[in-house]
Amino acid sequence: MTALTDPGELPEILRDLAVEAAGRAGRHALGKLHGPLEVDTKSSGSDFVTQVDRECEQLIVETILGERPDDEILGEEGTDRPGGSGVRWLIDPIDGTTNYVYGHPGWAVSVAAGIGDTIVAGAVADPMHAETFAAASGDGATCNGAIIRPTERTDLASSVLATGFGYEADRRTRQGEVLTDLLASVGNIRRVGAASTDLCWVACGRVDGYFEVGLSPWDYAAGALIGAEAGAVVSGLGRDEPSPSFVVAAGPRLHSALVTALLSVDAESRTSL
Ligand code: LIP
Repeated sequence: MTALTDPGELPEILRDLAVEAAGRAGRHALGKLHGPLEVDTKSSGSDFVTQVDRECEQLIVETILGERPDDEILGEEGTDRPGGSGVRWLIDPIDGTTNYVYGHPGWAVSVAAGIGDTIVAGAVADPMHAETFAAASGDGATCNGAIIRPTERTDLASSVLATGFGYEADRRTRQGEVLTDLLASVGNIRRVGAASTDLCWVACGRVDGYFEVGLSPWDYAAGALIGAEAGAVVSGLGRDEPSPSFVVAAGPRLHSALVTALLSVDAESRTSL
């Protein structure tokens, strides 16, 4: 007889399954990195997708359904599977596909699980750095099993911030204008190329903060939980929750100053579609 799962244990069980699924897909993607890639485009000429993205999504779906056949799954590359368990998975099989296509580090496999609308578990596997970030709600965040924490930086003027740009040229132009207006107020900028990696790097203190507009939920779902569980503040801009409208993440002593600076340059309305 299968022991009944204590509902309190479910986030940790989902986290461990997310780690297994992300790790399996990450190993597959790494193995195919230097092989022939079939590169297509989606929303614009710079929005790449490869056969490996699709293969990784299939591996993740197989891994999840092998353990939890009644879960709902939504994936960037087309998976949209209903379920009856109340658990819903959000998958980005290769976040930062441009990095993957060009052989740059920073691409990652992002797998998040929610109970209802609340994300309770997530894993982000970054095979080129041999790092797996993971979190379950209420159980903290780790990188390769070690507890991670954001920086305690307080001054925006010396902060290192990550950000990203969309695939639509007009929006990218406006994002660049907002960034230009911010640059004198911050210490430095990094454009890693994958939201899930950016959020995990806030969580472990590799950057002090991150902001971006126009993401899809599968880009940020796992990384946002990992950041929050590590002790960072992850929000929208003037909203408590991150959303495709805006994602802001920073250490607890920097977040408010970053939000104030973004609001002062009207970052959200200037970069909305
Ligand atoms: C990417 C995001 C990144 C953003 C890129 C792209 P994708 O997702 O993770 O933050 O700046 O433009 O949207 O498309 O590689 O899964």
